[in-house]
Amino acid sequence: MYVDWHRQEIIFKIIYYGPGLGGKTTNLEYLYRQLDPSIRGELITLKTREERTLFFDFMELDMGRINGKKPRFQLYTIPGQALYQHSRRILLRGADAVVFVADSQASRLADNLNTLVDLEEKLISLRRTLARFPWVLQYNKRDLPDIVSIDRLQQSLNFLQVPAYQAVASRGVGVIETLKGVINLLLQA
Ligand SMILES: Nc1nc2c(ncn2[C@@H]2O[C@H](COP(=O)(O)OP(=O)(O)OP(=O)(O)O)[C@@H](O)[C@H]2O)c(=O)[nH]1
Ligand SMILES: [Mg+2]
Repeated sequence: MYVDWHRQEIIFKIIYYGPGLGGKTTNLEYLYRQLDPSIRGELITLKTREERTLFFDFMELDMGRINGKKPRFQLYTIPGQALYQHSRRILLRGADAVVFVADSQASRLADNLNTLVDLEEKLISLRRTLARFPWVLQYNKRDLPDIVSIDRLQQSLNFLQVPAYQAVASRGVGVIETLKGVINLLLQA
């Protein structure tokens, strides 16, 4: 969190984290299309030729007022591909909350878990930890045939019992709910 006294703004940084191809960029693209331009800024995306996130995607959101100050939410996605370790750590620095976008497909169960471990390692290197950090889970791609049950996903990923949302980000299902969930958690914290 960062307070800009001059502009009377409180700035929060929310990171969409998760395995490669899980749907992080798709969440931001949907929000960009769906939200009124008066409350959101431009969507900045940096992609490889294969449509994979290269460094990050970024969009800002303005909402109401809290104690006279305007909260501004900066949404970032991280690049999920293994080789971008360093970028992920940089992006996590100063993060106020995380949305962990898990891929519901059975073939991605191990990738989800490994990426959650990767997130925890990076948080620890920044002297934080998932147990005392505002984060929510999104079980994405619920439309695909070979998916794991919500119970099984909860057992393998949600050991800290954080709020969890089902989604089909490519159709916008669950995207706004997830964002509301993480903002609520952030404002409680
Ligand atoms: N069927 C289905 N496809 C989805 C869903 N969400 C995203 N996708 C697709 O999955 C692919 C990867 O989505 P991205 O949003 O680029 O994934 P990412 O997590 O940003 O991936 P990286 O940038 O590499 O970390 C795209 O082809 C999306 O259209 C979903 O809910 N259902
Ligand atoms: Mg991406």
